[in-house]
Amino acid sequence: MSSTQKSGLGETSPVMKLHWSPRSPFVRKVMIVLHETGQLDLVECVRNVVGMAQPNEQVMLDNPLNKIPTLVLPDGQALYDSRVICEYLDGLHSGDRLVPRGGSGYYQAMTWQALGDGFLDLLLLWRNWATDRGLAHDAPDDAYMKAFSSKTERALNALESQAEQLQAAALNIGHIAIACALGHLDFRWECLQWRNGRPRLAAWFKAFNERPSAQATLVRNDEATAAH
Ligand SMILES: N[C@@H](CCC(=O)N[C@@H](CS)C(=O)NCC(=O)O)C(=O)O
Repeated sequence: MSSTQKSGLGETSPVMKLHWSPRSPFVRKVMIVLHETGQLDLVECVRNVVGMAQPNEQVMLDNPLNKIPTLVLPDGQALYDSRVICEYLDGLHSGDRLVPRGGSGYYQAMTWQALGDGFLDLLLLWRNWATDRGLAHDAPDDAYMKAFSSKTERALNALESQAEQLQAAALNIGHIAIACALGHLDFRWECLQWRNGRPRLAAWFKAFNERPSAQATLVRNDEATAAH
């Protein structure tokens, strides 16, 4: 890829670097935003392997927390986390906003985003906790495992009860975060059978998944050995 690209705003802008992985649901949020806003050309994706117990020096040069996504601007400034990056990218295009500007729409979108992101944080912690201890996901005698399971059920039930609102609202960053969390469940947590008893959420997610931006960014494994 060349070092300069058209920004979509009629100017030529240097490419930004995205610390990226095809497995990361948080990176996927950023990729969906880039697809939905027609700005894929602005970003060069650099594969970086990270894990909670596997610090990556290249990533940590730009983000001391070792997290992806991290976006490096042409002048070297690093942006993280996914919320900041998505909002930044949403400010660079002239189409419909994914982060609503103010009002109740803004707070609804941000709360959905917090639910989707928090749900993902929980799922990543749960998997690390279980893997480190060699526990099955439903280990009955571990307080953390029980709590992870209970919070997951509650999060899914909360989403099921809001499925009609999700359906009615214009596409926003909250939808994207929630879809990335559900996509991660399908990728890593098939055992949970989350669709059972949640037909409205399943229908909403099915429709979301038909978007070209969702299809183009489905999480997938590659040859790297690490969590993400
Ligand atoms: N709040 C962060 C979470 C990002 C995150 O947890 N990313 C994972 C990959 S999906 C990661 O980088 N893990 C490595 C680590 O925790 O050291 C965001 O929204 O970007």
